[in-house]
Parts: sequence; structure tokens; C-alpha cells
Amino acid sequence: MPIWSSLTLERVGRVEHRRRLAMKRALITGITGQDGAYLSKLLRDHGYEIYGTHRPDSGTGTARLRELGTERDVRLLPLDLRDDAGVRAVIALAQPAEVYHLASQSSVAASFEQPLLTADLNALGTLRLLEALRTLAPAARLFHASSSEIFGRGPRPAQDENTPPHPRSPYAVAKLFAHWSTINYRETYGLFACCGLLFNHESPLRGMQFVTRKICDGVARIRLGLANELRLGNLDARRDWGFAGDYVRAMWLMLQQETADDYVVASGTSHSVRDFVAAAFGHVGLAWEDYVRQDPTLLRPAEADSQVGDSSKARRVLGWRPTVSFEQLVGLMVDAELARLRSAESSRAQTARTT
Ligand code: NDP
Ligand code: GDR
Repeated sequence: MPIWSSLTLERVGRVEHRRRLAMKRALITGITGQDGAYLSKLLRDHGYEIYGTHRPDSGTGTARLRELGTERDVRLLPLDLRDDAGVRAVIALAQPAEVYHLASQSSVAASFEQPLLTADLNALGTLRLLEALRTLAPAARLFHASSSEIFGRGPRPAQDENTPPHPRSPYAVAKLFAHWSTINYRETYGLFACCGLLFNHESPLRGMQFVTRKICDGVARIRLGLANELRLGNLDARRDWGFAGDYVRAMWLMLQQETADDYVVASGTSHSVRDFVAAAFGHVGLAWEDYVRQDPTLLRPAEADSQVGDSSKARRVLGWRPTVSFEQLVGLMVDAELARLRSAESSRAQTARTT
């Protein structure tokens, strides 16, 4: 007697069909990036059906999704944000209930080298998405990854939703356009569209072009005897650093509210790049002054000197709280780099022994 009779299979099929119908479908643009990976895990754990856009030729691949165990849970759709028809096709195909717009040229430093590309992706790319949603999926809820960079120098003591913007980079100017376009589509066309004014958030999955990952990688290499110096630019800049896993939770919470709104997402603590360096070297028992060299070629033409966010509104309305402190963040990132380099080293040794 077969365990699976055709009647049982039919019932299972119907249950699976109903389950799929009940599942919310989310689309994440830029799913291969740091935040895309953490968000895919959160949405998977909440039972979402997940579509994500990627660029097959960019070389990033799905390593971050693999790392967090979500690679098999997402359906990947190729997309370049410069391709208007492509943006429309993705929306038409995915028909998402929720859209998390994370794709962008996310490096502030690179935006000084590539201002036109940055504007095309971060400003116009967001507008292309808004237009596609307005015409093809107006009931979808949108989260847009806005940035604390739009505050630029930012008045002290802290920046909140009412702080006037003063962008100091092509990246920030483009993000400000996208920020206001998102609000404009909410007010004009009634889209459920939210901006998260995200302050810096980091993790072991952070791109190597950002200072925290660069520092932690450098510290681990020095600790393991693989390097003897770390070259950095501005050590005086102050940032409000949090853990990426906490910040994607805020994105999701924004889309679960009754009304769409904008929220600052920040830890509320400010540290200089020098503080980060000192904590990272200190974590492995080294004095940073012995290894760090300042390199003028790494200074930016203009800088958002000092940033710290006031996330009272997100805490009050969304019930959001960061769970990882600055010291914990530095420690977990340095430990992850040490583990990564040790594992690469032992694979190399293993290969050398077997050949
Ligand atoms: P990442 O750089 O890790 O990821 C960016 C994503 O955008 C990648 O998936 C990348 O694809 C994709 N992308 C780049 N160019 C294009 C393009 N031409 N067409 C389509 N997709 C493209 O960034 P994060 O995950 O750290 O950040 C997510 C979002 O949040 C970004 O918009 C960023 O600007 C914003 N933000 C981030 C903050 C942070 O501290 N992390 C703070 C404030 C805002 P590929 O992998 O192929 O390159
Ligand atoms: P940021 O992050 O520009 O704040 O943008 P990044 O880590 O690149 O720089 C932070 C600060 O460190 C200083 N710095 C260096 N930066 C880099 N990348 N490399 C260096 O060698 C170096 N030395 C010193 C920088 O001058 C800067 O002051 C990030 C991105 O995630 C954006 O997408 C996001 O919008 C903002 O955070 C909020």
C-alpha cells in the first residue's frame, strides 16, 4: 500500500496551494547586498514568499544569501535599475504585496568618482520603481532605503525626521531626490510608501569598501601575521553605527503599520572612526597606533563630519530597539574576520597537503 495515495497527494496539493495564496509576497531590490541578505532571512522566517533582484554580471553572486541560509528560499530576477522596461517587468511579474527598495550605488566615496551613475541609479532608479508601482501595482507597500547622509553636517545634538537636509556628496544628493520622490508619490498618488532614514549599519556581511569591514579585516590580518599596516582616511569623522540585522527589522515594521510614514533608524550613539579603530585593535590586544597609517588619498572632497540619529519616533511608534551595542558590533565583526581568514588559511594548507 503506497504511503501517498493520489487522494492524499491531491489534499496536500490543495493545502500547499492555499498556503501559498495566504503567503505574503515580498520583492527585495538589491537582495544580494548586506541588507538584502538579512531582510531575506527575516521575511523567510515570517513566512513570506520572496522575490529578489540581482545583477548576474556584477560578480557579487549569492554568497551573502548562502551565508544566512536563504539562497534556496528566494526567487531571483535579473535587474539593472537603469533599465526602465526591466523595472516594470519585475513589478509586473512579481506582483508583490511589499517592496523593499534596497538596490543602489551605496558607496559615498565612489559617488565622487561616479556622480552621473550614482544619480541614475539612486535618484532616477527609485523614480522608475515608483512609476512602475503607481501604474502596475498601486496597492503594493514600499519601503525606500533613505540615508542619514542627506543630513550632511547635521545640527547637533542629533538628527531626526524634522532635521533639514544638507547633502554633502553626490550620493546624498541623489538619495535626497529619491527620498522626496517617495514622499511625493505617497502624497500625490496615495502609495503606501515609507522612507527609512537609516544611519550606518554594519555586519560581517558588509562590503569591503566600507570603513568598518575594512578595519576589521585589517585588524584580523595583522593579528594573524598576514599584514603589518592598515591605511585609512579621515579618522575624525563621527558615525552612528548599528547592526544591520536590527535595521532590517525596522524596515519590515514600517510596512506593517496602518499608515505610511518616515522614520529615523539609529542607535543614538556616536563614535569616531578612530574610536572604531581603537576598539577593533583593542579586541585582539593590539595598540592601533602601531599599525594605522593615514593616507591623504583616502580623504573625500567633502565629508558628513558628525552624525548621530534620534530614533525616538521609531522606538515609540514601531516599538523598535537596537539589540547590539557598539562594542558588541566591533567584537562580532573582528571575530568573523578572524574566523574567515583562519578557515581560508586551513583550506589552503589542506589543498597544499593533498597536491
Ligand atoms: P550594498 O552595497 O550591500 O547592496 C546594494 C545592492 O544594490 C546590491 O545588491 C547591488 O547589487 C545592488 N545594485 C547596485 N547597482 C545596481 C544596479 N545598477 N541595478 C540594480 N541593483 C544594483 O548596500 P546595503 O545593503 O548596505 O544598503 C542597502 C540600501 O540601504 C542601499 O540603498 C544603501 O544606499 C542604503 N543605506 C545603507 C546604509 C548602511 O549603513 N548599510 C545606511 C543608509 C542607507 P550587486 O550585488 O550586484 O552589486
Ligand atoms: P559612509 O560609510 O560614507 O558613512 O556611508 P563608510 O564606511 O564608507 O565611511 C564612514 C566614514 O569613514 C571614513 N573613512 C573611510 N571610509 C572608507 N570607506 N574607507 C576608508 O579607508 C576610510 N577611512 C576613513 C569616511 O571618510 C567616513 O567618514 C555609509 C553607506 O552605507 C551609505 O550607503 C549610507 O547611506 C551611509 O553609510 C549612512
